Formats: sequence, structure tokens, C-alpha cells
Amino acid sequence: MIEGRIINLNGGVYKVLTKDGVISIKARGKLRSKKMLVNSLNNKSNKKVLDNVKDSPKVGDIVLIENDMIDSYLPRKNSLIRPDIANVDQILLIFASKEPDFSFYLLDLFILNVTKNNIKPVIIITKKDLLNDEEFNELKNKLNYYKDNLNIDTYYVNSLKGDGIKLLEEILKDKVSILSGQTGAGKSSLINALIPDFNLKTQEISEALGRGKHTTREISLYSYMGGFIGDTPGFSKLEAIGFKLEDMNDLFVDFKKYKCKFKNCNHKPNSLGCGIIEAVNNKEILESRYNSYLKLYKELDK
Ligand SMILES: Nc1nc2c(ncn2[C@@H]2O[C@H](COP(=O)(O)OP(=O)(O)OP(=O)(O)O)[C@@H](O)[C@H]2O)c(=O)[nH]1
Ligand SMILES: [Mg+2]
Ligand SMILES: [Zn+2]
Repeated sequence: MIEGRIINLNGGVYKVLTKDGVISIKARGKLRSKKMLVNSLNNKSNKKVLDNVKDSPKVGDIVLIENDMIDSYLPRKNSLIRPDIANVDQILLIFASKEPDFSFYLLDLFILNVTKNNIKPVIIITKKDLLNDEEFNELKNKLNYYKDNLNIDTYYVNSLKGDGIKLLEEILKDKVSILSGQTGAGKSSLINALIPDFNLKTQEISEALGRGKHTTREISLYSYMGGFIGDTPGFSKLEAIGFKLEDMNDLFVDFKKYKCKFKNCNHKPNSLGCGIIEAVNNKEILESRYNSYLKLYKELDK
């Protein structure tokens, strides 16, 4: 029996890093068939069934190999669906300062998705070179809110010049860190900046919103300073899946310290005696944060 960590999955073939190097193998049938079952289910209507299906091995899993096949995987520390990965220490939320446009709603959705799964988020702003000083300070002031109220750190980089990269080493070493974000945000470029020998293919920004030639297609883990960094395919939009209207008050933890006059207040504009609206007016809650709340509320209230 050999133990290893899955670092890539492509067309049913797993790359597993073992103490003797990387091997390419498949998973035993009992694990494969479960994956097919999962794939064939419509994830909305059959959510209950899905919950009962044991997942097949995925990138990040520690697996046991017997007779040149993956036989089983060890219990997971955690598991995410978007991106589809297991045993993660932190998710680096990769956002371009521009190109594609910065979206606070996307950022907030993303943070909710990661923290709901008990994984630590870190915000990385790429392409800081595309902002002038004024724009940079404005963005920085807003993102400081996330540090002060949600304890989420933000780092700013220019991957093409290597600016801000050194600071990242400290937070990445000895950890499994996954880069996730919109297509064209600069995930692969950031990995190239961290591991210059790599030369991962990156896509031209003009293709970023279409199907760029070099857009990343699979999740891959790369060894980095005693840990791993993971590149993932970008997405063009993140849907509000897995959230429920009744969870809203638990999700927006930064709203919790403000009290409303009525216990069942949904904090919508014009709510009488709403402590949240008052906090927004007093600039204690970030306006974009409140807008994200309203947008998600509307999304879930359909
Ligand atoms: N100016 C500037 N351009 C950058 C920076 N980082 C990345 N880019 C450019 O942004 C484009 C997209 O970069 P990628 O690294 O391919 O983006 P990605 O997030 O891996 O995209 P997907 O694989 O499609 O998810 C490329 O043209 C990069 O050269 C940066 O810090 N500054
Ligand atoms: Mg990429
Ligand atoms: Zn309220």
C-alpha cells in the first residue's frame, strides 16, 4: 500500500504525488462509479441523494494505492465543490483591480462560500499596476473593512513585475493554498510569479471573457515551500448556490452587532428602526456590503 496526495485530475486519470515521485493512475471501480452517479444527478432536485453519495477522490485527497490503482482516500479535513477540492488550509480569492472589473458582490459571495465551509479566505488583488494612486487608496480603504470586521487580510500584487510577491511567501509556506477567482483575474500569472521556473500558460486579457487559448482547464497542485499552491479554472460568474434565506443573518457576521427594533427585520430599505441601515448611514457598515446583502436576499427570495 502506497500513500500519496492527488495533485491533478484529468479525464479520469489522477496524478498522485508519492514519496517516490508522481504517478498517473486511475481509481478503482467502486470509487469511479460513485463519481458517475454524482455527475448524472441534477444537483438541484436530487440534492438529498447527492448528500448520501460518497464522493470519488478529488484533487487534494490523500489516497491509498494498491496494485496501481487508487483504492481509497483518507477522511477529509474539509471539502469544497467550487473549486472541487479537498483538504485545503486557505483559499486565496484572486481579484483583479481591473480587467475584469472589480465586483464587491462577487467578493462577498465568495467569502460567504468559503467561510461557510470553514476555510480561511485571503484576498489577493492582482494587477495593482492598473490603478492610479487615488483608485488604489479608495480600494484599500474599502478592503480594510474586511480586515477590521471579518479578520480577512488583503494583499496587493503586480505579478508581471513581481511586486508584492515576497510578502506572500510567509502566508503560503507549509500550507495548502488554493487560488480561485474569475477567469482572467491572474491566478496562473501569480503562480508564475511565485515559481518563476514554471511558465504556466496564461491567457491574453482580450480573450479573458471568452474562451482564451490558455485559460486553465483543470485544478493542479504545485509543491511550494513545504506546502502546495493550487491553480484552478476561472469562472465567469458565481451563483448563489447553497445559501438559504434563513441563513442570511448568520452569513453576514459583521451585521450581527447591530440591533433592529423588530426581531424579524430583514433590513430592506425603509425598514422601521433598522440598526443595519443606521450603521450603513453612519458608515460603520460598508455600503457595498449592504448592497451585496440586498442582492443576495433578492436572489434567494425568488
Ligand atoms: N497588468 C497586469 N496584468 C496581469 C497581472 N496578472 C496577470 N495579468 C494578465 O492578465 C491576463 C490573465 O492572466 P491569467 O494568469 O491567465 O488569468 P487566470 O486567472 O489564470 O485565468 P483563467 O485560467 O482563465 O482562470 C494575462 O494577460 C496576464 O498577463 C498583473 O499583475 N498586472
Ligand atoms: Mg489560469
Ligand atoms: Zn434591520
